[in-house]
Amino acid sequence: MRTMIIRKACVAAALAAAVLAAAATLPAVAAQATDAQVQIDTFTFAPQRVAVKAGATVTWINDDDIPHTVASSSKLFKSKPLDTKDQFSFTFTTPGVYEYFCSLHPHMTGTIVVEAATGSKVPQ
Ligand SMILES: [Cu+2]
Repeated sequence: MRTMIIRKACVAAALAAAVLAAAATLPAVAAQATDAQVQIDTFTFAPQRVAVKAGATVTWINDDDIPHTVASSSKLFKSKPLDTKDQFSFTFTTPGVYEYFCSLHPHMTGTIVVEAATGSKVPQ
C-alpha cells in the first residue's frame, strides 16, 4: 500500500515537471499568435497570406540569395532593398487587408490580413 502512494507521488511529480516544461515554452508560442514572420525565398513570400491581430508586427526575412523589397500597394510601407538575411518589420494597427509586392520583381505579391484585436470595438 505504501509503495502505491509513493508511485502516485512519482507520477504527480512527473506530471508537474511536464506542465512546467510546457509552460516554459509558452512565451514563444504566445508571441507567434500576435506577431508573424514572412520568409522571402525563391521569388516568393511565404506564407503568401498571413492573418494577424491589430497591433501585431510582421517581420519579413530575405532568405533568397538576391535582394528583394517589401512594398505596400497602398504605399503604407516600403522597405529598402533587403539583402540576404536582412529583415524588415511593420506594425499593423488598423484592421484591413494589406496587399504588398516586391518593387524589384512586381510579380512577387503577398497579403496581410489584419483582424480586430480581441476585445476592441469593431466599427459597425
Ligand atoms: Cu524581389
